[in-house]
Amino acid sequence: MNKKYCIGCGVELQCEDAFDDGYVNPKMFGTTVMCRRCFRLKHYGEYKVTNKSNAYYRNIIKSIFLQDELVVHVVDIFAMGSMDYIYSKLYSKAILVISKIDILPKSINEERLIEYCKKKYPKYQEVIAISSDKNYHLDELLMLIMKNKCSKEVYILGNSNSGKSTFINKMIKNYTDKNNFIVTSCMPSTTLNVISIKINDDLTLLDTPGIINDGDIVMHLDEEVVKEINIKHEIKPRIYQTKDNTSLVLNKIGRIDVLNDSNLSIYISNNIDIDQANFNTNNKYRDLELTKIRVKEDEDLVIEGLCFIKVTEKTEFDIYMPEGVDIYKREKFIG
Ligand SMILES: Nc1nc2c(ncn2[C@@H]2O[C@H](COP(=O)(O)OP(=O)(O)OP(=O)(O)O)[C@@H](O)[C@H]2O)c(=O)[nH]1
Ligand SMILES: [Mg+2]
Repeated sequence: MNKKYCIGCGVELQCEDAFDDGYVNPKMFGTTVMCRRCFRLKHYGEYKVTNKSNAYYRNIIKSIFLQDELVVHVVDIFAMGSMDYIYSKLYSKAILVISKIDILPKSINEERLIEYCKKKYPKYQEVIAISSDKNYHLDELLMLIMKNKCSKEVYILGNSNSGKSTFINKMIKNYTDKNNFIVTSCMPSTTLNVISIKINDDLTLLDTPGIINDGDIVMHLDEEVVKEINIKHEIKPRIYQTKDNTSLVLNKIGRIDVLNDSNLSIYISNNIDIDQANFNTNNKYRDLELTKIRVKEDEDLVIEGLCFIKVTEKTEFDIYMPEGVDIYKREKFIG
């Protein structure tokens, strides 16, 4: 039988094992172009966990680096802490694409963000912020790709959920007359294999499966909550003036105890309910993993994949989140 590959996720189609990736009903094998997992995700929003491991994804990435082609590294503005694996492996030409810029409040200075990245990650030839949803800077990114590419083939790399496939779909829509799109979702591991998309005679974009970051909060929450934290609209930062040990309880997620009087702004999905609670009487989520962290006014506190927090003075936090979520501070890039 000839090999066939799913147009939604790139995996090889098979009709032997319904529990394995790429499964299609044997009766449909001749006619279908999409595996059952992608079909259900696309049409009913039903998500099925894949049995692929991070070692599998990393092997794909390593083989791509051997090609010496231009790499477009797509990084979610809310999960920048986990870009180091790919960055450390970069020796070919590369463009850093900060995706989903539409979710940041307009007040945030994009140029400052770009300058911050250029300084911190000097291996990239170019740095650009885009929004595939809003069609923002896609023409500019195409120009950078055409200027820097080594051959017709350009690889789109990044962590899972960083927005690689959504970006390629926008390129298909904007620059081709095709109407077959890659399947996208806010759940991890949507794309499972390399997918080749010809944009024109001079350019083929290669979508790749994203690396899983175990420290990203999406790996630790139920599907229903992941859908809530997935940011679709411009964030309205929530501002708190905390006094005498305030607790901020993030519904269905965890809690943030602020141990000294402070002013803070939380950049988080507008869908998450935050209750200001009494530190001494409310013990909700105190059974989760505790991280103690002290943040200065020139730093941001980041809970990977969930939010970042700006403080105007030195602030001490006790943060309770599911075990394994990355919580860290970084140099402030927002004024
Ligand atoms: N707000 C906003 N959301 C976006 C944008 N681009 C992608 N997303 C969302 O980000 C989530 C992940 O997008 P995908 O394109 O599936 O991500 P991916 O990098 O291909 O993920 P994998 O296939 O798992 O590696 C989806 O919920 C998208 O709707 C954007 O420009 N703005
Ligand atoms: Mg994808």
